[in-house]
Amino acid sequence: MAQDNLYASQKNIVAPFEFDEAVVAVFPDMIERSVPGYTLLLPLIGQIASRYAQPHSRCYDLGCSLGAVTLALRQQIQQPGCRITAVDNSPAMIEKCREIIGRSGPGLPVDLVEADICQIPIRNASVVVLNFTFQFVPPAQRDELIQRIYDGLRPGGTLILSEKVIFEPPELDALLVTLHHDFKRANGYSDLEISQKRTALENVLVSETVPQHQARLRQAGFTSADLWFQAFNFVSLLAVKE
Ligand code: GEK
Repeated sequence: MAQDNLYASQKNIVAPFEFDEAVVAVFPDMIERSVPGYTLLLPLIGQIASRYAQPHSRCYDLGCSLGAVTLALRQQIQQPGCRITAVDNSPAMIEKCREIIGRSGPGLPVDLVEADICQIPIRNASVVVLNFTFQFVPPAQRDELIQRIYDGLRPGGTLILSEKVIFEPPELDALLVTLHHDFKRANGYSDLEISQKRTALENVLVSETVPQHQARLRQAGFTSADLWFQAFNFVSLLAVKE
């Protein structure tokens, strides 16, 4: 696995973060060393999806990157006639993801789509996964996207929403941010890398609180929206449409 050292040398100007070819080349290493719980989340998302997937429905992996969630869904969902729609708006991600899925052996059929998740139709869905993608959607477009996901889900369907979040009060947030930075340091990132990456993500990754996410999900119509996973300031919510 190629190692992420994109922010290792001092930069005069840190440009806003983009999912370009340089990021794609080191992405698996970057996400594993940066997101606490990421490798544990993948099979657990597959397990939850296998409970909610319905025969002859679609499962969506929105912001699929290199297809890690898609692969977990393909391996674990057993329902007849299910298809996966995996979407990302980064051409470099989609190209590499196609290669990875092509080599991944038997499993559910996958439709790989290069598009903005705010623009694609969501229909006949039983499972929708947003695994650390929603945080990159501009805040003004968030309510509408969640509403479209709710409308596109079948009754009994689920949305799994994993996000980096803000906690209240500020002292708790500061502690969890510090623990996240300790996690990155323990995984070999230097203070310079941590601080330059943080600058690159400013205004690109916009976090909200868990209550803000839950209020939006309930407003859209979800009857439940519960926290099922937390590792420091990274969480996953399970929202169900009755
Ligand atoms: C995983 N889910 O490995 N439309 C489509 N794709 C988008 C959009 C958008 N509007 N905004 C961002 N992306 C993956 C990890 S990474 C998380 C998801 C991270 C895509 C973007 O191109 C990138 O591939 C992905 O969302 C976010 O489980 O890097 O922290």
